[in-house]
Amino acid sequence: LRTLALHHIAAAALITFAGCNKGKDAEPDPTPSDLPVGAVPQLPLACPAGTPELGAAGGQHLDQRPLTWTWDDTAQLAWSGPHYAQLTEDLIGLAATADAGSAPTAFGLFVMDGRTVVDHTGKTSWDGAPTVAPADSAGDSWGTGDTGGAPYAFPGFYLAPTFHGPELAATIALPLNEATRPTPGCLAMVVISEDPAVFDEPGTLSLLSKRSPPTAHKVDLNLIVIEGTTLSEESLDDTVEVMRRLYDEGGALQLDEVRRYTLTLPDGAFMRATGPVVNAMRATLPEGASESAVNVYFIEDFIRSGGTLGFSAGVPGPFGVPHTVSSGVVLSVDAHRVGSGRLDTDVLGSTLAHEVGHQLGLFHTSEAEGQGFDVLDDTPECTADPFDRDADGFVTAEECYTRDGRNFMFWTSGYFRQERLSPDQADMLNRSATAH
Ligand SMILES: [Ca+2]
Ligand SMILES: [Ca+2]
Ligand SMILES: [Zn+2]
Repeated sequence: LRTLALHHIAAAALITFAGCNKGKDAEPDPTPSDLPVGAVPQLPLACPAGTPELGAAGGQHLDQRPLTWTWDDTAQLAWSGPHYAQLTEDLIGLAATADAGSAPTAFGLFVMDGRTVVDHTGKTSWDGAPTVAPADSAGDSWGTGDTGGAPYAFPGFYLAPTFHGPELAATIALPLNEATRPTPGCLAMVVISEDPAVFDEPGTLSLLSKRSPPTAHKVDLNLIVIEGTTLSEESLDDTVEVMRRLYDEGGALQLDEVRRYTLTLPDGAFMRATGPVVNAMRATLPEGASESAVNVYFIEDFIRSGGTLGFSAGVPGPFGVPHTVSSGVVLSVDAHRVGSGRLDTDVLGSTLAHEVGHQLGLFHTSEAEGQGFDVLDDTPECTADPFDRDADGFVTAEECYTRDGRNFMFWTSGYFRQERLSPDQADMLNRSATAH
């Protein structure tokens, strides 16, 4: 998410809770007699003999399998798995996406070569350290409408390094930093969802892998302009050139095939940031568009989201997985006009770089309150103490000018250009499974 204003709301949380609350209101609780019932699997998990290797040597590969669900009546959640894959020595980047349409999902267990990446059932973090739930949150569930990120039934959501939690088309992508490179061996996953809608809309587990890539790192973009959006060819050129320069100068991905499309939607070019209209748009690819490119939707403006420049669908968004309700980033053209009505393509290009960065796995270098940070060592942290100088609860780009305020993955825009990208950020983009 990137905003001009200070009333920041985490995009991922916003989307998750809106979807989840809606589902909860609309769906009656399932009755166990209607559904396959059983306890959610627990650690340890080991690949059965003969589990096939993931991916294809020398390049990218997308492996997709159906999700089938079982209801755990004690935990009050649906689960699918364990799903297994054998990871090879030459694996550079990996992204796993659990998509169940409009039902939020999460990886309940994600275990790589015996190493627990996330455990939302066993309550341990990446390092194996316990992530103990506050006692008073034990009975709470997802989607309470509290966008503060807690409490949840499953401690461990939204913790470093994955910051993973329930999402539409929830994705875990590795590596996130030097310490989180995929390691060869057994990958075991259990997908969970609290939304019983998964029994009607079972979904897909997508595993995008990149093995021994060529030395050049490239990414493809589909630029999809919604009919009714005022955006000239020339402005779009300028915008893409800004992003190309920022990634180039930062030593990150080259933009390879950048294709343009227009898409006509029944509701036009204005939409809310969450809900069925934006979800349907992101699940739609124009005819002939590449299914492995990053999709960027340009709309005229968001409704009821003043100051929102754009947002990605989750951090990361579904890597290289088309046709999910989260398969793309959305940018408001109108939010990038200056007082005279002129489109500021410098800022639009920087927002494009920012949102595609999220979709490929980069987090904000510092979050709004100056208390959350990415897991990269070489991006400075702008801590509330001492940088929130006016003590309004937010660290602005201006307050963080000498830290990471000039990085284009800072949480909000500033009154100056944000053009920086660190070597670690560039390295993560280059390793991204979406890059080829
Ligand atoms: Ca950092
Ligand atoms: Ca402040
Ligand atoms: Zn953002």
